[in-house]
Amino acid sequence: MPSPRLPPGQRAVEHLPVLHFDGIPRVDISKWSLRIFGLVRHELRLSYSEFTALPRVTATLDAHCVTGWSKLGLTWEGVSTREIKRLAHPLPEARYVMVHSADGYTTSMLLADFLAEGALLAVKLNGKPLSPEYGSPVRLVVPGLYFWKSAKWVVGVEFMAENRPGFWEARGYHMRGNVWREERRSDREL
Ligand SMILES: Nc1nc2c(c(=O)[nH]1)N[C@H]1C(S)=C(S)[C@@H](COP(=O)(O)O)O[C@H]1N2
Ligand SMILES: [Mo]
Repeated sequence: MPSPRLPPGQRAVEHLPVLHFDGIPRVDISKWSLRIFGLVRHELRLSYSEFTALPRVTATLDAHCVTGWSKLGLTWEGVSTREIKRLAHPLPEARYVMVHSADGYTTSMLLADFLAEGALLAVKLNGKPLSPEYGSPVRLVVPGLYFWKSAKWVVGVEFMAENRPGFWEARGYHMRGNVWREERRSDREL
């Protein structure tokens, strides 16, 4: 019997692979900020010290890459996406978010998926500070969606009324990307 934790078409791997479309961006912590903008009552720009002073959560989540590997049981520590929502107060018409990264990467998702139980902006992985290849200083981790939605090197979260494709969504990947429904490519979109 396959593990019930493994979504259809996935195989478990021992180590979390390092995957990104371009190089690892050099991020200077003293200049880094997280910009929360778009359809929000309070636009915010948080410095690294402001961000790391926010309340922390931990979540143990499984990573599922659309190419077929899954790494089960990673423990992330960081700031809940619900804390970001609480601070920014999105307007009622905000239904999607676009996440912006320092390497020029973007990815979009339903606000409801961004706010899923356990979703967080992580600064630690398995008890250790996030390393540059895994997205330091801050990366998104969203359960239930293919891992391309878990943007590394996050610098911005934009709240939107209409959805827009991000980097991979514009190249044929699914707008939603739910792993249990195998929403890999947009030709499977309903
Ligand atoms: N900024 C950024 N985030 C990114 C990517 C990227 O190219 N740039 N690649 C995505 C893809 S396709 C995957 S599978 C995961 C890989 O994360 P990992 O290197 O921590 O395993 O990062 C996602 N987040
Ligand atoms: Mo991926």
